[in-house]
This record gives sequence, structure tokens and C-alpha cells, in this order.
Amino acid sequence: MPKHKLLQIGDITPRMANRLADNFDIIEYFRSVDKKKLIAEHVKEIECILTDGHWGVPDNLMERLPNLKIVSSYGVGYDAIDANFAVSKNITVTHTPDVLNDEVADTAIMLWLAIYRNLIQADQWVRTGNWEKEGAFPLSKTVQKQKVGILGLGRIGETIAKRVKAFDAEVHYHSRSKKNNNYQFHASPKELAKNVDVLFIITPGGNETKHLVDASVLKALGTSGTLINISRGSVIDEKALIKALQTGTIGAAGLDVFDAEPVVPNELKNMPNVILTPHVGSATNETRQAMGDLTCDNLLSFFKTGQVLTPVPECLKLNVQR
Ligand code: 8YV
Repeated sequence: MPKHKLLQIGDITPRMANRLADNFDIIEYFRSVDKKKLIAEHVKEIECILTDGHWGVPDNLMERLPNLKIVSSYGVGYDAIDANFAVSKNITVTHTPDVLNDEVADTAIMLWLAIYRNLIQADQWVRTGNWEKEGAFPLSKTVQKQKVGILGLGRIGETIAKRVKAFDAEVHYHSRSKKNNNYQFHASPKELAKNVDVLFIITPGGNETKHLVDASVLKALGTSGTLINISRGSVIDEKALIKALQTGTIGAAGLDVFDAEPVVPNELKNMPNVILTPHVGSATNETRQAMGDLTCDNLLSFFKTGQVLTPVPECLKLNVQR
């Protein structure tokens, strides 16, 4: 059987390359110096794309590949892929939901605890010898019995809610619709922010949620409020966030995602009340392996059975599954 030509956008792990080796001929897109030539050479043969949440599918590639049947993305967020366009061309799009819920929720909790308990400063206190020179580290703030807000109560949001219950939190949320649970629903991000001590952002990225957290939401969160973003940089108006942190409109922020990753504004890097991580929400060996396996399984299953395991909702709605 001839192998299927697969356009690989972004990096894949050796395990993924191994799993695909028997069935796919991998054409590396981003490593190629002359991308135009590469595409021209293979334009009619490319049947599938393997990408990730960061790179998505750039440069109208879907439009230019007449034989493209499936885009399999290594990540749950697919805002960098135009899924509606894909569906209109009968191209299936898959992603990796669920297998990363626990990891991303853990990252959110890690940032929260690190901010409230001043983890970075405490570490510095020991390393710089301040413990010996100055004595005990200043007292910090407890995470117990806080009012916790979750913006986007999807699969990962629910997982965060479960975790914060262990800290006796009062859980508040805003989502597109009210859910059947014991958490307190708020009709807008602003109302949610007004009623909580810490606000976790875990709504999908994309045009619908662009700058959902703007200056007015930050003002509502208030001077002692903490913001944790583990979704997409685009959900927050980053300029407004920098201003809110500089002026004390909000208290602190834990940020795993940014507008122009991997470039992070210097203003954020220079603030002591901010903790920054380089988009590592799902980045453990175990979870990335599960995500990689699911990314490959979707491709393998598609070409074997015509079905995929985890299509994006747009594909389900329009029933393009073969
Ligand atoms: C990945 C993510 O970092 O799943 C997502 O949506 O943002 C992350 O888990 C991303 O897919 C890049 O590999």
C-alpha cells in the first residue's frame, strides 16, 4: 500500500514519528527553507496535515491543497485552524480533548498557589541568603475558603472547580450557558469578576472570545484580585492587563499564555506581582504522550475506517465524518 503524504507543521515527538512511519510519508513544512516550492511539489499528493494548537494551519494552506482530507491537531484548542472553512471543504479536523484536563487544571492551581504563597520570592529568600541575614520570610495569603471564579466551565474548567473544592472554595462561573450544578452562575465576565477573589480563565480562544477580559472586567476583579490565564493570550486585552497590574487595579496575575508567544512584553517580565510560564499547561511527558497518541490515532483511524475518535464540534455538527 502506498503511504499517505502527510504535511507536518510544527514539531512532533519521536514516538509520534514512529507510530506514523508505516502509513505516512512525512513532509516537514516549517523546517523547509522554500515552503512555496515544497507545497508546489506536493500540492496534489498531500492528504493530511498534522499540526498543533500554536501553529494551526497557516497561509491558506487548506485552500491550496485539493486532496486534503484531514487535519489532526496536537492540542485541544484549535483557534488557529479555520474549522468552518475546513468543514465547507469536507475536511475533517480533529483535536485532543480530555486527555489534558487534569494537567492544565494542575497548572492553573500551581500558578494560584505560587502567587498567593509567594513561591518565587520565597525561593529567592533562601538562595540570596536573606533567610540568614533578615530572618523569617514575610507572611503570605491563604488559598483556603476563597471565592473562585472560572471563566469558561468546559471540561478543563470543571476539573479546576473540582480541585478548588478541596480548598473549601466557593465556586462561581460564567459560561455561554448556565449549567446544572451547585456553582454560582454569573451572566457576564464582569459580574463574575466582581464577585470573586481569583479568576481562572479557561475559555477557548478565537474571535468569539477575543478580549473578553478587558479593562472593565479587570476593574471589577479589583485591587486584591488575582487573575490566572491558562487558555489563550487573545482572551485578555494584554495592554489593559499590563496597565491594571502597573496601577494596582488588580493585585496579581499568573500567566501561561500570551498575545504574541513566545514574545512576552518586558513590562510583564519586570513585575514582581506576576508569575510567567511558557505555555506549559499540558507540558508533562505523560500528558504530551497521551496527546500525541490521540493525534496519531485520529489519523490512523481515519485512513483505516473513515472515522475519527475526536473530531472538533464543527465537524460533528455538519456531519462530515465519513
Ligand atoms: C499545546 C494547548 O501547547 O492543547 C492546547 O490547546 O494550548 C497546548 O496543550 C499546544 O497544542 C501546542 O502544542
